[in-house]
Amino acid sequence: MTKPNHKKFLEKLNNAIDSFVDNSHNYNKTIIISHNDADGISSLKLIQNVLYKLHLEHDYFIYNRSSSWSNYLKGILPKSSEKKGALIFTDVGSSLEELVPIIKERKEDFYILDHHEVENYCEFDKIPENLYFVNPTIYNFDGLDHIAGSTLAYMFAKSIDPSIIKYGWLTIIGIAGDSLRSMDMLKSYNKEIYEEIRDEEVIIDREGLILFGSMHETIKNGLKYSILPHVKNLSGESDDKIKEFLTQNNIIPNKKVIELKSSEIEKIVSLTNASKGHYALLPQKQGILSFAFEHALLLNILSFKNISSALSIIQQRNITRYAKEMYYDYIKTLSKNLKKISKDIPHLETEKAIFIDAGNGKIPPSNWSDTASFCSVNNLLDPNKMLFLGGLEKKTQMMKISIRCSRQYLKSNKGVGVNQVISKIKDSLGGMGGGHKLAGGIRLSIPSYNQLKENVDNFF
Ligand SMILES: [Mn+2]
Repeated sequence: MTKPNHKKFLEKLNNAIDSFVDNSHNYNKTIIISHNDADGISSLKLIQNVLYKLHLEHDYFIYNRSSSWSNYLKGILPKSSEKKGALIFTDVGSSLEELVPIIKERKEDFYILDHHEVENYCEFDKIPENLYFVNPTIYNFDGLDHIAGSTLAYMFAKSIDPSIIKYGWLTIIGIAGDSLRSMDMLKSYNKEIYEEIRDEEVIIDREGLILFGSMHETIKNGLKYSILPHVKNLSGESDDKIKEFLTQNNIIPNKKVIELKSSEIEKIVSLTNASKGHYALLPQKQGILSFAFEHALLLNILSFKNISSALSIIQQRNITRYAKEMYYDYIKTLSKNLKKISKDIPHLETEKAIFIDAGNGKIPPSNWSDTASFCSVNNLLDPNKMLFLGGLEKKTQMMKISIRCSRQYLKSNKGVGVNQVISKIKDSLGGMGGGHKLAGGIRLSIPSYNQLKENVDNFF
């Protein structure tokens, strides 16, 4: 992989910051548009905070990428284009193909701060003058490990007003939600900013046993409901089985995960696939919300079900009963599904792919996507093959398939990932869908799905 170009990236970022600072006194209306996930919501909050500091009035919108930009923006942009306006897009993708033609016709300034891969970037030499486009992936940064959406939003906001550092905990929620790794695995700007915020004591960094999803729990429930890692032979299993494992090893089942002694941690690490690592605590929050990963996961869960409750919980110290129920439903089901995948559900393996038919009640359709994702990040199946997980969707009578690959897969396949395979499938079998390198999905007719299953290796 080509080396990241810090200089060029920072030049672009600073240019956007300078323009914003120079023109902000002219902006009488600012609009923020962000993504409906933990990273998007924390990016939004960071930008909102800097706008408050600048006394700039603003509106915000959450985009879930289910409609085209032109349809979406029709409902947001004022009829007559105003020179004194600014729009800031954070973490909502870099669909220049759709956005540039719209932006060209407008008089407002547009700031796009994004860390998703850009399709066909080189075709866009002509970025309009009113567009400040900042995307580190163009300069060979990895949008997951190196820089989260919230890291980019933080860098933008903090350069404008250094006191934004005290909202750094928002950044950490975004990083935890997007990177799906322990904090010692962070790289580049994610790492740099993490350390800066930690040194300022806005968050607390700790080392311990990593059982993400259940770091706030007792070790018994931690092992049972951990989703990252999925602990083999323990996660998703019965209380009795887990208690037996713990008492055999002289560990009190009701001891909190974060209170385990290092000898106890070593013991668990040596006997399972769990490992030690760093995690972040948010000192101004309580209970489950004081754990950055769990807080982020909760926002991700709520974003899909009830976006207004996600937006309100990020402001609160304590979790609501409603959100807590959602959270527990989610991790209980997910840990069980992951166990089923690794033990009970048959797979069909070809040279390059693995098919799992999750239909007929094996896994509820609303869980297919997340089960596939966590199956892949946990490397539950052969990480050198692409995963196709799904089944018949009753309402459409189509096969709905979630497609995933691991980072390891991308490395050994020259970065050709899920989105490119989906494009090939659509070209020859039809269907609807899309995605990015690691994750995507497609709906296919039953005959097309059967053809795909028979000839899948030809699509790579
Ligand atoms: Mn993101």
